[in-house]
Amino acid sequence: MKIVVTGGAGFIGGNFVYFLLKNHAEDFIICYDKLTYAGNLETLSDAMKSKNFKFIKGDIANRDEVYKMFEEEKPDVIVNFAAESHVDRSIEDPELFLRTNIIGTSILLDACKKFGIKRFHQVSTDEVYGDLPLDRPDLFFTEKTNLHTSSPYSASKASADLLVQAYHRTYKIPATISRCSNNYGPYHFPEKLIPLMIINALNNKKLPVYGKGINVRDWLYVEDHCAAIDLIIRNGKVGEIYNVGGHNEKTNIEVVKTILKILGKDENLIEFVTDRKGHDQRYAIDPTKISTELGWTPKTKFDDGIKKTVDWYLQNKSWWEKIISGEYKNYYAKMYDNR
Ligand code: NAD
Ligand code: TDX
Repeated sequence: MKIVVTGGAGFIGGNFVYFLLKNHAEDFIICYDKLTYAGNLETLSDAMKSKNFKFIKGDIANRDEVYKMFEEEKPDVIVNFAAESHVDRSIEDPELFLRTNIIGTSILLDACKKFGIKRFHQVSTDEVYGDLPLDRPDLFFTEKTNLHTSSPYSASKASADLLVQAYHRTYKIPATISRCSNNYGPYHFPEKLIPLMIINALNNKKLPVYGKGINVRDWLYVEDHCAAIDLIIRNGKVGEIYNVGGHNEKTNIEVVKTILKILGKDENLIEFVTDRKGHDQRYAIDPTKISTELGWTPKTKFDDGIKKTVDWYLQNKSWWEKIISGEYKNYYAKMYDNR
């Protein structure tokens, strides 16, 4: 199969490219990516050496570029990771999120309609379900939970999901959707909680925890997410949504303290800062459907995954040092100075 991975120069897409190259030597993989601030060709440097891999620079929200790629490559499968993915940036400036996450998805779907496709898979998020209260640990998101978004980011992802469902029903596009909880692991961009805390701790900088640090996220090691998507594109039922998560709920402060402990750093590095606007309290996925229908279970326990992740950042300083010494410096100053 010829599989186009949009957003494959980002965190999860990059890990997915490696997952496919490792597990499916019979497939040919194309990464189609605009290389925004979050896209990094260095993430793909080993993939570039494979005869089963090719990189195309392109924007999912540019119709001409997308159609040209379809005409020339004739893909069998599209896995759409390409997105603006950071909630804090969406709060500062929503418009780009609408362009990439909604218009971009609709253009990919139009291309599938025009040129044909065996499978279109949309990588979505648990954030489309909104949040759960902290005092109701018995509640979980299922695929039947209503969409109820909080941030411009999650609203744009929910809109894209609705378009995917509409194109499936109206034009019979063979589409699937996965909604995953928070990922962590190698190649995670430094603006997100786990890599930001690892890097700040290594540099003996303050660790900015929003509010009281009591918000809960359901953490999944990125390779387990990749395995779930791989199962869905091969065995999942067209028209279906699959929730992906590993029952691994942690408060943010627990995660931060775990990182400090692994690195042998003092907890006085923690600094509580002004909360995120509209901050979702708790995410928690019920993965029963993908477990029972497709036999998926997560393999990496949080205690092991977080140690592997810290180790990866220790071993790959040049990957993140280049990022934090560039444009990221201005972002950091804007978001955290005087917060
Ligand atoms: P990321 O920000 O690390 O990477 C996004 C990639 O998309 C980058 O390589 C970027 O260059 C590319 N991109 C952005 N706009 C583009 C455009 N217009 N055209 C082509 N490429 C473009 O994101 P991530 O954390 O790897 O997330 C990937 C997907 O998974 C997103 O759709 C996100 O909503 C979803 N998701 C993420 C998580 C998580 O915890 N990170 C959890 C659930 C779902
Ligand atoms: O500096 C910080 N301090 C802090 O306390 C940052 C960056 C985050 N936080 C908190 C906010 C959240 O409660 O940590 C938690 C995790 O934050 P993020 O890493 O920004 O992730 P989140 O907002 O949960 O969204 C992530 O998971 C779902 C991804 O970025 C999304 O793309 C995905 O859909």
